[in-house]
Amino acid sequence: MAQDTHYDESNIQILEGLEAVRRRPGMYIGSTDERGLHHLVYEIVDNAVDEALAGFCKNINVTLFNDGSVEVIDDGRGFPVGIHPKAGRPAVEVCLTMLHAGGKFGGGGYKVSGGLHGVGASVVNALSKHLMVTVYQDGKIYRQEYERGKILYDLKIIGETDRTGTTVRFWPDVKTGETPEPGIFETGAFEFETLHVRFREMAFLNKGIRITLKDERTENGRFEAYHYEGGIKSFVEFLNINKTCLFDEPIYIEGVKDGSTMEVALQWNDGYSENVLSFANNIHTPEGGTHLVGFRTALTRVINDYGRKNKMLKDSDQNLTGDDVREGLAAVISVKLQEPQFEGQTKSKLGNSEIRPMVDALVADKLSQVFEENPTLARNVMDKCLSAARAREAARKARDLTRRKTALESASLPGKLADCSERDPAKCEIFLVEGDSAGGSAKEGRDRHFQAILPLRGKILNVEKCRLDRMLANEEIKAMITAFGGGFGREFDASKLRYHRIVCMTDADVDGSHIRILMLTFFFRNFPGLIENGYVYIAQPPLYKITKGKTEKYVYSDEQLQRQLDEMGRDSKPDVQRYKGLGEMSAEQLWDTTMNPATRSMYKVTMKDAIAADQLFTLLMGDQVEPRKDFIEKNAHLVSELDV
Ligand code: TTJ
Repeated sequence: MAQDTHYDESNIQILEGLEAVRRRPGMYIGSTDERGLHHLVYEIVDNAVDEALAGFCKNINVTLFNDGSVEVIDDGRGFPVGIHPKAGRPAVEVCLTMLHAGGKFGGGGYKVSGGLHGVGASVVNALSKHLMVTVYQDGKIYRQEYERGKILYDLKIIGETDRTGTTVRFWPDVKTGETPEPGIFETGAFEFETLHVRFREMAFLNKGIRITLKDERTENGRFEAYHYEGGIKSFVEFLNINKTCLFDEPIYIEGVKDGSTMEVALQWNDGYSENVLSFANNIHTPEGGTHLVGFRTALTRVINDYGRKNKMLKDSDQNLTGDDVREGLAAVISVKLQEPQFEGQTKSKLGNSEIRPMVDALVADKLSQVFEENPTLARNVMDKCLSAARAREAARKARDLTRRKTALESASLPGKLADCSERDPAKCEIFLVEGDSAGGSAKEGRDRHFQAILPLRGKILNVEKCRLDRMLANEEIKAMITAFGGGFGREFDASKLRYHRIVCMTDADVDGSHIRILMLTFFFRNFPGLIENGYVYIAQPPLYKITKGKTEKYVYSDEQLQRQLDEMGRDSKPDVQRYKGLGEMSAEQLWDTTMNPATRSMYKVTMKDAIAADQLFTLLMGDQVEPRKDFIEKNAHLVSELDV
């Protein structure tokens, strides 16, 4: 009797709790768009990862099904099915139906994979039109199912087994437009690529675990397995793939203090960009935080101390800056702490102040030891930092020339720029046009109200192979920086951009595609966020003009040409003109086909995976020839249709 009463009470609580989640899903999973949808998967996988981190499970298998559902299988101990003392119900049911902060079950090990999510499996249950949990334990198979968080039947035994583990399959509640259950999510389309990047990251951050991802939605769907015995050391090797490194193996540092674990892996390459990723409790912290500050200060201090001690710094007051010591550095910092505090605009900055001196002390201690024990390594690192410092000094002088004072000060705009009259950046477009003659047509054909034209002569500089100082000496580069108006590099500020559409307009040939890649490399390396914000576009000029009688048609691909010719009929011989370059088009034609927002098609450059983009640019523009040849042979079509 007493038990029954208790059940009723907690049942009411359950319904109220999960109703609140359905009423305000954003409070629990951030949003109900594609991001929120993917959060559901991370949330479930996090539970299995915790079991893996506790040392009881090695394999986590994720499958995407055609009916919109996702299944997560682990080979852990199996979620406890015994009666939860407080709730008087099976623990697995409590986990899936009661709002909790996570880590409350079983005691002992703490939950580390939570954080930004970590809201609990019950939130996923509340936001799923259906969810099925299966537990394999003590020779039996247990099952329970739910509908939008409501229990469909009590936990029951459905069979026998000789394995252990937990399986959750859920069907997200996607909006259908029907009442009374209008649904939660705007989309139910899981992206393989998004999950792939996240699970790869998870496997790097938790050495030894094996995650697989299988797409059963299409006939020959993808399958991937992620498993790295080297953990974040493998992560850094991966970041430096196809790059020439200053020493063979990444430096790996680990330590534990006051219940927090800290891991750092680092390795310099001979390039000029910095690729330092920080994580707290397996959550990427792109805004950094105390763990990153601890790492950076230790790194700069150790290198300056070493340089001074070994008389590599000229005079006693020469100091290498943080930027100097991080040029060409790839590193991963991963901390796991009991109670992470996430701050910042997107809650992606670690705030725990105690972690900063802990990481600082650990890195300083271990890194100076590595330098002492490996003088060749230390010498190579010092040389790299010192030449970065020399380039920085030269760049400082050049930079002053390109820095724009106010957005309206048109006197400092490049002479070749034909600016637009509109001042609202959201309405403005700038076309970067290959060649002066095409630039002329574009200037004539444009709508000068909102379209600006900047002609670029010939190939622009390959920024992958040169430093800031040489970059800033280049006229085309200088012109782009001043025209864009948001500064560049570390100082780049997207809110000061003068155009929200930056359009690469190059010829539809091999040279054009090369120039386009050079431009994209330049953007990716020097304007952080420009591509992510969706400000970069590629114009799509036509390849052919077909004329038959009085009709004129422009077509943009060879397939389209054949289709159009079939449609028009080939008997009375339509005239086909192939455009070899933008310069062959009249101003009017250029407007009609490529620039007029009403008729043109433009390709927006997107970037789901910054690491892949980095690797792609390294491959395409770096100095290792063999991997580039391999890549281009395998992906010839991709290089011309570059989607970063
Ligand atoms: C808790 O402490 C006692 C032993 O089991 C621990 C546990 O939480 N195990 C666990 C949970 N393993 N797997 C899960 C799990 C896996 C998935 C896919 C989904 C959920 C909600 C939990």
